[in-house]
Amino acid sequence: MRTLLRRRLLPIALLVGGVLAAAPAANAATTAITLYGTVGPTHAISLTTKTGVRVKSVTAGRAYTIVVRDRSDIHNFHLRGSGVARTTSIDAITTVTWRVTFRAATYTYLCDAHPESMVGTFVARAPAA
Ligand SMILES: [Cu+2]
Repeated sequence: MRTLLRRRLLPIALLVGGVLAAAPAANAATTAITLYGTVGPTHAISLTTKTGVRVKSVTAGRAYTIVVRDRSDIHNFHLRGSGVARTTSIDAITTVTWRVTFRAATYTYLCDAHPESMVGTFVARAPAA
């Protein structure tokens, strides 16, 4: 009886183990990627990865979490482009988190008080097939 039970349960345990082991890979494809938007306190604006690399492209259709650190009450962080229009206020010093999904397009982030000098762009590309 005991042997029979063990024989039946072992394949199930292996199956469950296999599913659990596969789960992190599935999550990696759906978990939002975090980017960092920073403006001020100097006359500077940027969108970077966690390691500080300036963002030049993102993947269209993926979820991104954008942590915006607006460190000045004379600048703001404004993100705009196809389907996206988010901004902090010029007056406020604040940190906010936005959940954004981009379409295949070019996006712009800028300070509305200094749109000529405090501006950056990046491209959202369709995922590689
Ligand atoms: Cu500004």
